[in-house]
Amino acid sequence: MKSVLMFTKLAIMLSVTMLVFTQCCDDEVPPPPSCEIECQNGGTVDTTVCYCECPEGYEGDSCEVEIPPSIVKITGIRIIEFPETNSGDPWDPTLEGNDRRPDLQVDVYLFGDDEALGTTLTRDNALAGVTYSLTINTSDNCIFLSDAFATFRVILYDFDGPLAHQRRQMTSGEYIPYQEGGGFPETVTVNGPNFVAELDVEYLR
Ligand SMILES: [Ca+2]
Repeated sequence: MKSVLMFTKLAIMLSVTMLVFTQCCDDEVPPPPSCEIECQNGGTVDTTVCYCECPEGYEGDSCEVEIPPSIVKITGIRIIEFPETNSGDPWDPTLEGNDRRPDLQVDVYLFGDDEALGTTLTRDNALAGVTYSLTINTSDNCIFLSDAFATFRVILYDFDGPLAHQRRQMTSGEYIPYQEGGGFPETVTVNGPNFVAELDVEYLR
């Protein structure tokens, strides 16, 4: 009976020792560094705190959420392609030589509105195949679009004077500043019939 008791005591002591030993060793082994986080949309991992640093316009644990802009700003307009002729005729048929070429001007409208949100200075006697950067005609050289989800029209004119009949629409294209999942491109292309324009854009939130 005594030996059984001794054996039991020994067994308990051994168990306690093993437990202490096991706990001791678990404590002594440092956990492996584990920052398994992956950041989307150009976010970068800060491994010291295992956190995604998100670029402007994105939020969420892995930068997976786009923040829609409240205002989009057009800061540049380039005409890449335009209709070289007016259905086969020169744009300015009463003039001579290079003056017959079109005199490019762009207006930007909220789709359906008659009043332009902004316009550009004119580029006289444009030559097809050349890219023209038009100067936006405001003191800060930009056009504000206050509804990023709306459709805007970019209309190209041949400008021969300030009166209505001295300005003819050459072509146009449509532009929606923000569409979910589309990101925030700094340059967007607007297409229309015989029309390719590039817009430089900034996003405000
Ligand atoms: Ca002309």
